[in-house]
Amino acid sequence: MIVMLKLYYSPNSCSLASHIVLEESGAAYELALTNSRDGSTRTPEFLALNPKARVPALLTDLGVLTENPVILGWVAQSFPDAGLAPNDDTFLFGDMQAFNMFLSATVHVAFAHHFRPERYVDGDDHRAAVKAKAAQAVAEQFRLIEAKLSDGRPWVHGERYWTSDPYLLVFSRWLGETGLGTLDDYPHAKAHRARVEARPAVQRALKAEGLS
Ligand SMILES: N[C@@H](CCC(=O)N[C@@H](CS)C(=O)NCC(=O)O)C(=O)O
Repeated sequence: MIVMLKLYYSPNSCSLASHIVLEESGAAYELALTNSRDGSTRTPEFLALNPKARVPALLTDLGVLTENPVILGWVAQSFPDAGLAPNDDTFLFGDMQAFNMFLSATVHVAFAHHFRPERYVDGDDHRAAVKAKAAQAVAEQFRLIEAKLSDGRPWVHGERYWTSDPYLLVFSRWLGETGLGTLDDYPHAKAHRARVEARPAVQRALKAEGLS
């Protein structure tokens, strides 16, 4: 039995996906605000939990899990009654994780070129060029997401709300906030965002992070 869960998170960061999924799961958990802006991702205590100095990190009775797709899959499997993943179908579970990995490794990384150009190149001119390229990369990925949703399905994988839905919400929110694009160009993704944000658990998680 899982008795302790503590999520290290930063408001409106990618850890929002793990936060929402914990809230949807019905599990008891604590939140620990951990922000790169105030240096709390670099404290010795946090680095001992996650040497990568990133959120989300989920402290459990068994140890620490990092990486959104892993945390999302683990929460969904650990609290199966919440129906957050196709736990009884390994292929569909893999398909859900493929989408989550795409968000983590491709979509998030496209945004990271905007947020953190210094990770990729040195020099102001080069950084400006990397930032400028981010909008193009993000648009390319959102076109793929829009195509997936364009058959009118309510959720990323069809008729059921799984972990990919709150994870996609993170990037749908970032799109307009960063100025890298607008969801008006992706009407199915825009409707998807509204559906996810209307869920009571999502509202609670957004409120807890001080977001509207
Ligand atoms: N691959 C990781 C990425 C985690 C990540 O980059 N988290 C960001 C917040 S969105 C972070 O902690 N940034 C702090 C920093 O870069 O210093 C995942 O998907 O969980």
